[in-house]
Amino acid sequence: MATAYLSLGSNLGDRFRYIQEAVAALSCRAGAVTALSSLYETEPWGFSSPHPFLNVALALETSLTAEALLAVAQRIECDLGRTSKSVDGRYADRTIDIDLLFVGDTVVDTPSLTLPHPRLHLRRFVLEPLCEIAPDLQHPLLQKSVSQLLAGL
Ligand code: PH2
Ligand code: MG
Ligand code: MG
Repeated sequence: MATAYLSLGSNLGDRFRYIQEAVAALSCRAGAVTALSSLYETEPWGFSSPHPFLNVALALETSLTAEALLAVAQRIECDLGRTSKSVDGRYADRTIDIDLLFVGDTVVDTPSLTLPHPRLHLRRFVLEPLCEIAPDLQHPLLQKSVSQLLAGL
């Protein structure tokens, strides 16, 4: 078993319902959700859109490998109406985005999966909710805790 930390975001349609349904589907298909942050309303980061996001972070206990967890997350995104990842290589509005931040102490860098998430330390919309549920979690490559990464933004 490993503890995985995920970031969820939605900026289209009934954002709260998409987040709720994604949390329920993850607990059903990936493992027990043991911590869930509050909801954060955030401005789109890295692209411009009139639609603000709802973001949360969660922890779950899983026996899946990181690759299998990614496949489950992508399947749930599809089921909840996520169409494309990006438009012309740029971020796009989405019903739901489920990103793996950490999966146990897995460090991996393949075309399909990089762990820890390569941009998590740059993103307030990830670090603020994550800091609420796991302030002392250590980033294995940057050698800093989540609360230190947030303070460094
Ligand atoms: N996700 C992105 C790009 N920009 N901005 C906010 N506020 N929240 C997100 O979840 C988000 C984003 C890429 O997945
Ligand atoms: Mg994302
Ligand atoms: Mg994503």
